[in-house]
Amino acid sequence: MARIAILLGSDSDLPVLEKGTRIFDKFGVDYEVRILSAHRTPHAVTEYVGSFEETGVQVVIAGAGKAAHLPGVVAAHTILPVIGLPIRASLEGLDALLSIVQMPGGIPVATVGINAADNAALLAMEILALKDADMTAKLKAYRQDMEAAVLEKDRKVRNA
Ligand code: RP5
Repeated sequence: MARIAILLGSDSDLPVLEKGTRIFDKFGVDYEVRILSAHRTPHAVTEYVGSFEETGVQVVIAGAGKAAHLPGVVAAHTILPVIGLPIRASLEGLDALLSIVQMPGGIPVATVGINAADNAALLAMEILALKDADMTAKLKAYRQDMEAAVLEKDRKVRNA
């Protein structure tokens, strides 16, 4: 069973997720994606989150647009870390960002930027890396690759 569960409010959110799943795929990290909505399928959300203790999920990414209540509702049903991914579906995504980030005290959601599925994936890996040396190595490799890519751009712009 995957240690990372990803919930999206709609299949129309799937294209945004690609930046994140590419990172998971590149590093061979298992994840499970479900399309479940806080508003349209509230009972299925509760049931799915309720299964995490049994299935061994350790980190949850929940992405939604508009009045994006899904991450908060997921967080209300679990003490696993929940990463909220605001999706730009209307109002430039500001509606989703504010709906996700402004949680009431006591029920935190770690919110990444609008459409920032790559950072959601990396943050999920960082949480798992606390107890997983292999994950730590993958994250260090990612940082090294990123540094090398930027330095190469710097070299090019300087015509060095
Ligand atoms: C949200 O409403 C979803 O997460 C999606 O971003 C937005 C629009 O959903 P659809 O009408 O495209 O299914 O709940």
